[in-house]
Amino acid sequence: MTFTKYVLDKTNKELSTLDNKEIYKQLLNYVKDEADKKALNSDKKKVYYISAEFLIGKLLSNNLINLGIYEEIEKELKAANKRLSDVEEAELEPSLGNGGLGRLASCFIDSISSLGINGDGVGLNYHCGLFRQVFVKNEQHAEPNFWIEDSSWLRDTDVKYTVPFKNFSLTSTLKRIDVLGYKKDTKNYLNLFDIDSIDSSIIEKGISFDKTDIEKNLTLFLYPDDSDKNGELLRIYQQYFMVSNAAQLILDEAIAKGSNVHDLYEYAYVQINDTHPSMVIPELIRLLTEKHGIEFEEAYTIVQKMTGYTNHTILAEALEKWPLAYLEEVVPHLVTIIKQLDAVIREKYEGEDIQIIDKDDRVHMANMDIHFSNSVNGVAYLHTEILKNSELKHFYELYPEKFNNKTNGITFRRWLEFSNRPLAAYLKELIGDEYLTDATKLEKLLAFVDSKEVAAKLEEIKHENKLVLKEYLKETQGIELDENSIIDTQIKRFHEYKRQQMNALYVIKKYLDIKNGKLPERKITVFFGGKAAPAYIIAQDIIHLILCLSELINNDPEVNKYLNVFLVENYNVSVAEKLIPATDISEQISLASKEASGTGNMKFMLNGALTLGTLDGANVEIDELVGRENIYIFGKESDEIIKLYETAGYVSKEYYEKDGVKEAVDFIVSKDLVKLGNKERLERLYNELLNKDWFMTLIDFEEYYAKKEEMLADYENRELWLKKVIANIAKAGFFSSDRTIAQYNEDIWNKK
Ligand code: GPV
Repeated sequence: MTFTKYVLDKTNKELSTLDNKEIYKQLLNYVKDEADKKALNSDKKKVYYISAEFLIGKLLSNNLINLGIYEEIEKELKAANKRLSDVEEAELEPSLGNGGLGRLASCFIDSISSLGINGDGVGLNYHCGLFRQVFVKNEQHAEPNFWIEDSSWLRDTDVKYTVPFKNFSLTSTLKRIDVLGYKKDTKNYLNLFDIDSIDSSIIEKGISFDKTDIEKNLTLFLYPDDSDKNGELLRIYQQYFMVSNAAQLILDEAIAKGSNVHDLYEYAYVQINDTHPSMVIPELIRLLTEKHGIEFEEAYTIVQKMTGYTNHTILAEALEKWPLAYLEEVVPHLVTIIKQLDAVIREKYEGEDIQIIDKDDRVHMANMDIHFSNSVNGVAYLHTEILKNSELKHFYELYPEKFNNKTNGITFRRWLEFSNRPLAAYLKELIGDEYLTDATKLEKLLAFVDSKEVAAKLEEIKHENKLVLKEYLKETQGIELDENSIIDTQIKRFHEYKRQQMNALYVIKKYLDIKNGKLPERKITVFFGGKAAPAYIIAQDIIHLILCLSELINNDPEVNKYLNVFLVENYNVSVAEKLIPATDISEQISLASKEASGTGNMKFMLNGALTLGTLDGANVEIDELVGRENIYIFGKESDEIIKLYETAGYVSKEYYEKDGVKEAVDFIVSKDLVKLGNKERLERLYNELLNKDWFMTLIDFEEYYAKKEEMLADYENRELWLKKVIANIAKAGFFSSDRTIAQYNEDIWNKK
């Protein structure tokens, strides 16, 4: 049935008489009805991708694309004088993730379904999810972000489990979202556990609330502020709730399919997405021993055969270590198991750094994962090498066979087919649409590297995307974009290691250049986008600096003809979908060794932006694929940085004096800037850079500045630039999450 007819049947109204919100609701139901016709994947073994985050983004258009009806719906709406892009605006974006890790999980479930693999996501249904970011007086404020409406993609089920805590237990409810594969007859689920007693009236100012009232707050927010003890305890409650539900679901489904539990590993594989779901290991062991009468040793052997751990960072502060005493307060029944596991390892191996419980009685979640799973993977080549050779060296020596690399990927359905329709359409014209299911087919584009016609068309598409972005930013943020400027974008969470502050120093230097009469050939628009954790003070200070610079520069008539700086408010998946296709320069400037992979870098490359980056994370692989002539690499390499950390050899003051960065750094506390902002914040940031600078902003600044100048000059050589653009798009196929998932499936989930 056509959608037009469907609407008439259901509402007795003509499509043309409905408003966008009503059309959205009708489309939602229409898609759900289509989804009901799909069978669930049903292979004997099922994958459970457990993750505290699924940054799924809006689902309407993604589902229309995967159902293969996007164009048809677009046409029907047009005939009724409606625009699908307006209807898209009526959907609220779910905010069940922070950044890369959550977005990766979402690309993965799309690919799992698109490859027809039997595999579900398992996580939590946060009612507010990640906070909404608002700027007041050039500072970030956090507001609750409710995304669940009466009609949404969530479907109720009657699955319920009892989850035991020390002093009480909770009954869960399970909500499901269909995960449709691209043009597949089968589907999977994203399983999101919740409780019925959540009460958002406990939210006070901003996003603060009583952290001790677990029955009311358990799934209220994603990653509540854990800078105090109650925050940490709440996170333990959340994590245990997530994995206890997951473990019960896994056992139920396996038993329903005929498992006798001794063979559970033939029915299920659990991928642990960083350490947030690590307690699934002792929880499965607990259920196997206590509920199913299996001996302890057999239980952990079963679990070991059916779990894999993915590491997403080498930053020590992000590797979870829970105090035993905290676990004791929340889940004493799990502590018993963890202590037994610790004893098994202590008996076998000496060496303090590989033990599960350390001398200070803290539980190293990653260590438990590594001992009691059969796979440990990093998320990019360089990252995995660093895990093997330094971070997890002792584990690698113990279990070389467990270690493997799975370079991250992105789904091309969302990050090209949907978000860059003009480019996708043109590619189909040139090389066909095979690249949507076999991304390596993009290499066919290489035949056009020297084509003037293709270059001109790509330039036109970029311009078209800039106009779309201009309209969007004007409507949603009141930003005036000059579509003829070069767009230079850094969008990601705010963190010192990602070095937004280095980009800000570049902006300062450019501003001073312009003030001194050194004018750029063409106007540059610098975009930043990202949120800072509410407890991360320096990251908030960096946001403050950028907002002050933005105010100063955009209002200076001498400068704003040549330079604009914007920090978009409340950066999220939907904003990324607009910014990426319009961008020329992709900023991937983390301190080498610190960015595990990055996935934004892949999205930009696919959309025809050139990378300005360090040899970090997946940038290393982009560099190798496109060749050094098609990428702009600068900065110290990871070996050198790792050595500097080992020898405490970095002294920021030396760079401040030596490289002429002084001028830019000093400007942070200049009168011009301080009068627009908060003196305390700017001074704190200035002192941090001068006296500590743990993530070595100043070490690469000079090279960064020079490389960006080279890039801007190259941009003026349009022929040369567009050749590079074509080479980048052509080589992006490797970064399809279909490739990544095929590798997980072959090497980990179904390893022979
Ligand atoms: I650990 N990552 C994240 O977004 N959140 C986390 O809590 C942790 C890691 C990111 C890494 O920083 C990125 O380099 C990586 O691309 C991404 O995870 C997906 O692997």
